[in-house]
Amino acid sequence: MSSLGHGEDTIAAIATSAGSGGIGIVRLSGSNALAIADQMFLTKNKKKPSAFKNYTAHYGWMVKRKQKLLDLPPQLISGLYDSSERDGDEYEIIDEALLTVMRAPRSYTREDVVEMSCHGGMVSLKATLICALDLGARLAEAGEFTKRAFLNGRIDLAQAEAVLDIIQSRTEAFLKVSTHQLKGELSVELEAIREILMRAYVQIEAVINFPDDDMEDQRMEGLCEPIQSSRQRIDDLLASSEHGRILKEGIKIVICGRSNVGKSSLLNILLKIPRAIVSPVAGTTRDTIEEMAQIRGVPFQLVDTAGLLDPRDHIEEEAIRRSRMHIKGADLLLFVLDASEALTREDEGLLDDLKDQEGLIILNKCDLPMKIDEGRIISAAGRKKILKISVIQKTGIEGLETAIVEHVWHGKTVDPHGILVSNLRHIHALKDCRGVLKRAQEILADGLSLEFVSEEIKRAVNSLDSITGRHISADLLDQIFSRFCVGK
Ligand SMILES: Nc1nc2c(ncn2[C@@H]2O[C@H](COP(=O)(O)OP(=O)(O)OP(=O)(O)O)[C@@H](O)[C@H]2O)c(=O)[nH]1
Ligand SMILES: [Mg+2]
Repeated sequence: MSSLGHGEDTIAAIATSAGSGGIGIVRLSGSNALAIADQMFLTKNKKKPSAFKNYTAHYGWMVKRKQKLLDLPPQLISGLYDSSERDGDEYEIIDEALLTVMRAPRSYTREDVVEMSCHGGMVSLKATLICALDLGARLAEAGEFTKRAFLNGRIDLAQAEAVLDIIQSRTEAFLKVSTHQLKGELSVELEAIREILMRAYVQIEAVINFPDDDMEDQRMEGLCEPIQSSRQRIDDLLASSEHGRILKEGIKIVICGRSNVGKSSLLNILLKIPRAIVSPVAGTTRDTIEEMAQIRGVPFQLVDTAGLLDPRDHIEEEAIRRSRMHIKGADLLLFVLDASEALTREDEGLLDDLKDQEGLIILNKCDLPMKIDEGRIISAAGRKKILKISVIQKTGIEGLETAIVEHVWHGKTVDPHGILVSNLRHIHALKDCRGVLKRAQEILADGLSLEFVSEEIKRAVNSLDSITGRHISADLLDQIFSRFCVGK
């Protein structure tokens, strides 16, 4: 891993997101972090950050030596400082700040880290950052603080990737999954599987190098068990990945049906905001409307479509084409019918068209007298569940939400507190590992040379190591961290 080392430079970046905020943080990490902070932070008692106790926060001022200020190109300085605010003659004040010191190795990166919490305006944060760069820090690359935490052995790669997932979490459930991964629960499981495989590897090498005919059967049996148990544990991890991916990315629900049945009304009630225009005029929704929503902690992409009626003009033709495209790509359809009217020819046609797709049949407007032929719907529904609701009276909506979530989890209960693999890179590596172990089992069963088995086990271990980062190329590492933001 040392070959991936990053050198000794001290890096700096604005760690909070761009734009105005109550507080903004400029972060420094590296062997010169404290020396740089000494030159840009003033306290009333003149105590320097390098003399602060670890994990203490201090009130003071971010400042810039005037001498240095004169050295900077004028276009960089213009508008950054209020020259009326001065501390004696020596410094130009940039901002009021709270500075925190976290010395190596007890810091995020395991290097000396200084965090300067300023007022969250981009001008003052930029000025503070420029000051640090002027004093010798280098602007951090995307994800470089976390990369250093990984390279310095504080976290493994799976944990580093969990940091990104936490930042990008769209739901509480996925946040839970990511925090478990950051705590190292996936890594612990992977290490446990690795240990079993390494023991098997050592055993195989012993059999190859010190053959013992009397013990052969026993020793071979001893080899099959660890390979089988690792494969089972990898299968369990992969079984969780479908749920992990759903929690991470959400699933696509498309609301469809003919005009005026209440599709947009249903979208609005599921979103809990009046997003789409609702009206008694058929053909109100002409373009598809897409919104992200959370139902019981699960993320969904909800799509409201234009009613699938015979088009009256080019715009409706295009609207229907788009509706059909979304319907084709849906993970789950909500097929809406108006229960207060008899089934129309369009309803029947749609029921038939959509019979092979995953979905729920929603009988809306159940507050009005029922005119729809329920028997006909039951026979046409196939595997689709039928639910009765009234969007106007808000009845049946909870039941619909339950049915949606149950459908997503296929009746299984998902525990976001457990290990759920959600990262595509991890899923691919686990699939590789499973494939390699399967081959190892086949070689054993066919009685081929144990050297082949030993090779496969090494490959399986490498796949696991690519997840935790024990075994990974510098290029791939750069690729992973480039997805982070600067300052993380
Ligand atoms: N009585 C009753 N009326 C409803 C209900 N849900 C929707 N409506 C009414 O039905 C009409 C059509 O509703 P929309 O939500 O615009 O229907 P839509 O399917 O999106 O229609 P298009 O966009 O034209 O395809 C509106 O007047 C709604 O107020 C319901 O549960 N009960
Ligand atoms: Mg509509």
